[in-house]
Amino acid sequence: MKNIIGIFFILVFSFSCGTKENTKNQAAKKPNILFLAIDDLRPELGCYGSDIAITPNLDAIAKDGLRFNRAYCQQPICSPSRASLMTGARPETIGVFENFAYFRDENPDIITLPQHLRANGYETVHCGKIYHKPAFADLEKSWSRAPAHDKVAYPKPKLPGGYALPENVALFKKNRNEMLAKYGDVSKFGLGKGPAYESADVPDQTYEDGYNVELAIATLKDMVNKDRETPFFLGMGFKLPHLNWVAPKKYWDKYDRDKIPMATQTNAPENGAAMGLHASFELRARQGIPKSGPIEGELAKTLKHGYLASVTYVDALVGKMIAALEENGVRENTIIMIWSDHGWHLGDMGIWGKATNYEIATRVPMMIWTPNMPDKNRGKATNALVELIDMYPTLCELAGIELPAHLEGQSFQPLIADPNRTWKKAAFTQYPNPALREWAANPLSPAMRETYFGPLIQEVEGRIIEQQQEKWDRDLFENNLMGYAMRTDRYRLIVWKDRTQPEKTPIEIELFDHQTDPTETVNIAPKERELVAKLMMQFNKGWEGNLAE
Ligand SMILES: [Ca+2]
Repeated sequence: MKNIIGIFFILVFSFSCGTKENTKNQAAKKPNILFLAIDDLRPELGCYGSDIAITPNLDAIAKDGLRFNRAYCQQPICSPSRASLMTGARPETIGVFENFAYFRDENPDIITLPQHLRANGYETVHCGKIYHKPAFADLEKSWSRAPAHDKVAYPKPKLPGGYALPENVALFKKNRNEMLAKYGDVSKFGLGKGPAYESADVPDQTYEDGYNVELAIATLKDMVNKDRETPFFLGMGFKLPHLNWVAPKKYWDKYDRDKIPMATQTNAPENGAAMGLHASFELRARQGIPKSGPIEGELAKTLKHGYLASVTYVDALVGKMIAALEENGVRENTIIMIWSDHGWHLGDMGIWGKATNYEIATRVPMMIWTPNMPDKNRGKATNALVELIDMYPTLCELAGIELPAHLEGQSFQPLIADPNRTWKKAAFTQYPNPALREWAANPLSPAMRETYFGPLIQEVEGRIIEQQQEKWDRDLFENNLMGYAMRTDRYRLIVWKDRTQPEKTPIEIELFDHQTDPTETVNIAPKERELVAKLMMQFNKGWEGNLAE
C-alpha cells in the first residue's frame, strides 16, 4: 500500500512538473504585444498620404507592416470606443455610450483583452491612457502588474492643467476659479479650461506623454530583465493629439505655417440631419476660443498647427518606444498594434471636435506589424472594412489563444495573409445626438444650458425643431436619440432612431455616396428611396449579418 501511494505521488509530481514545463515552453513561443493607442488621432499621417504631417516613425511601421485604409471606431468618443474595443463588445451590447459610464458597472464579468491574455500566460501592463481614465482602468482584472514608476529617471510631471508655461498655468487657474465662482461645481465638468494649445521650449519628457513613454520603456526593460520567457502585453496610451495641444516647440517648428492646408469642406452636409453636427463645445470651452460664431482665419491655422505639432511629438515618442524594443532584444518577437480611438473634425463640415457619425470622426488610423506576416505583404495597405473591435480576436489568434464566446468583432488575421481578399460588408458606428449632448456624450445638464453654452444650444436646437417639426420631442431627442452609422464599400448610411423603441420607423436617415462624394457634402437619402430601402435591409441584418465569409 505504501508503495502504491508512493508511486501515485511520484506520478502526480512528475505530471504537474511536466505540465508546468509545457506551459512555459508554449508561452515562450507566444509573441509579445505592444499595443499603442493614440488619442483623437485622425488618419492625417504621412503613410496615409498627407503631404503636411511629419510622421516618420509611424510611416516606418506602415512601410514594414500592414496599414488599414478603412478602419472604423464603434463610437467616436474616448470611453465608449475604448470600452468597446477592450471588451470586444459593441457599445449597444455593453451599454456604454458616454464618457461617464464605466463598463464594469454594467458588465462586471466581461473578459477584457488584457484579462484574457493574462489568463493565458501573459504579463499585462499599461502606461498612459488605454481605458478612458484612471478610475476606469480595470486595475484588478486587466493587468498583472503595475508600471515601473520607481525605475524612471525623471520625476512624474506635475503640470497644472497640463501646461508647462507659467502664463498658461495662470490663465488656466484664473479661468477655473472664475467658472467655479460663477457656476459652482458644474464648472468642474469641463468649463474651467485653459488655452487649447501651447508651444514651450521644453524636453520631450516634460509633458504627460513624454513621461509615460519613459515609464513604458522602463517597464519593458523591467519585464525583460526579470523574465524573458513570459510574453508581455504592453499597452502605451498617448493622450495627444487630444486637446490641449501641448507640444515641445521643436515640433511646432518643423512646420511651415503657411503651408498647412485647412479644411476645404466647411459646410454642414446639404439636407443633412440637423442633429448630426455639434457646436464644437469641447474646443470652445478652452480659453481664447470664441464661444459662438465661426472658428477660422489665423486662429484656425494655429489650432491645426498645434494638432500637427502634437502628432509629430507623439510620432517621435513612438519612435523611442520602438527603439526600446530593439534595445531590449524583443523587437523581432513583438506584434505592434497601433490605433486611434476615433477621428476628429479640424474645421471639416464647419465644426471642431470628434463626436459625429460622419466619416471624418469615425474613420481611424490603424496598422499592425507582426513577426510572421508574409514579406510580400509588408508595406501594403488594405481597403477592407475593419473595425476597432476586431483587434481583440485578431491579437488572440495571432497569440494562438482561443477566443472568448462573447466577442463581436472578427479577426482580421486573413487580411494579413491576403490584404486584397473580400472582407466585411459593412462597419458599424453609433453616436447619440451630437447636437444636444455635452461633449462627454452625456445628456445636457440644466446647468450646462445656463452656462455660456445656452445660446449655442438654443441655436442648434432651433435648427432641429425647424427640421423635425412634429417629430420633435425634447425627451426623445435629448435622451434616447441614437445615430447608427453603417459604412459599406460605397455608402455611409446614418439611421437616427429612438433606441428605446428599435422596432419603430427611424426618425431620420442620411445617405452619402463615397464614390461621388467622399467628403459627404450631400445627403442623398431624400431622392434615393429605393437605394435607402435596399441599404436598410442590409442595416437591419446588423453586424452579424455583415461579417466576412
Ligand atoms: Ca479620444
